[in-house]
This record gives sequence, C-alpha cells and structure tokens, in this order.
Amino acid sequence: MARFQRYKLAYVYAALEPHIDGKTMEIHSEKHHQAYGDKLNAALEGTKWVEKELHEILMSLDKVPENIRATVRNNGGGLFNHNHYFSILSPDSEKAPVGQLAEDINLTFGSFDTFKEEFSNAGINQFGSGWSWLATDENGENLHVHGHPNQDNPLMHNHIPVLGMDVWEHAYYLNYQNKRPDYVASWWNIVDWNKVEEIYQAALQKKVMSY
Ligand code: MN3
Repeated sequence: MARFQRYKLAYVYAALEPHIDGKTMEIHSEKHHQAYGDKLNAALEGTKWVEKELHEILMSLDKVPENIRATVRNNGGGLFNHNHYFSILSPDSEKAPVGQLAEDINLTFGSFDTFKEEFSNAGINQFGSGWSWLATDENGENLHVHGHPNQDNPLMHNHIPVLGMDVWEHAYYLNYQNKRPDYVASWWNIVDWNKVEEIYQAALQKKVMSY
C-alpha cells in the first residue's frame, strides 16, 4: 500500500448536488486527487521523508532535496488540500459556523457575513488556479484569510489551516463553466461546520489535523 493515501469521501459523489454535481466530484476525487497522491508517493519513495507526516513535510519544504522540492510542494500540497477539502464538505451542512469558531469569527471579522465576503473574495480574486484559506498563525491565534496560488497552503507559511476552498476550475467546471463566483456562492451550502470546528479545536492546541 502506498505511503500517502487520499481521503475517501464519507458520502456518495452525487450527495452534494445541486451545489456540486456528482461527475465533477468523482473526477475530482478519483483522478485529480488520486494523481497528487501517486506523484507524491513516487517522488518520496526510498527517502527518509516517508517517515514524516504529510503536514510536517509541507512545513519543512526548504529541507526537502531541491530535485524533488517542486514536485513535493505541488503534489504534497495537492494531496493535503484535497484531504482537507473533501473532509469538510457534507450534504448535511449546518450552514453557519458552530462552537468556538463561530465566536472567534465574530470577534475577528465582525460577523459571519463579513468573513464570508472576505473568504469568498480571496477565492474569486485568486488569479488562475488556487485556494482560499482561513488559518491561524503557528500559535493557533490570529485567524486570518489568505488566497494561495496552485496547491500552496498555510502550512507553507508555518500557519495552521482551518478551512480551505478549492477554486481550481476542475472543482466546478462541469456545472458552472467559467462562473467561479456562482460556485463560490453555492459552496457555503455544503460546508460541514462541525468538522471545521474539530479542525479549529486542534489548531487552538497548535496541532494540524492529519488524515
Ligand atoms: Mn481540486
């Protein structure tokens, strides 16, 4: 069995319709996500890095040998980001943050709506492919929103990821074609806020949720 594995969905591919169609989910998970894992495993095979957790590798990319660093950044980032993404989506969304995260989003951004706007805009305005992320700093403090290109994520800046939205076209093109803002608006209907709160509780303890 390969060292690094993709997270398998806890629901059927069509479960998120009409917000994301089943065919997009299937291709996204079985082709794109699978390929990131395959390429990461191939790059790290026979190195000491297979003994590390994925998030530890992404937090120390500067120590990864230069000849495989870009491959590990792109595909390790891709594997982690999609493990996160597929684990925080659900057909049974609470539609709004819960627990400590709900309180801290209000404290930091003023309201859930203000946060949603900032997070959505970071995704909509990301030039080319990338992600919108809510993260804490390395101490589990200072919630902030940041857009990242390609498969980069907060770990590469020593921050702790809390919530990530994929804005690559492969995440939405079958339903939405070029209309990224429509996908972003619909995406809020399928966020599993109980799961995001679990990730945030770990972040408060300076821990990265592993998969
Ligand atoms: Mn993707």
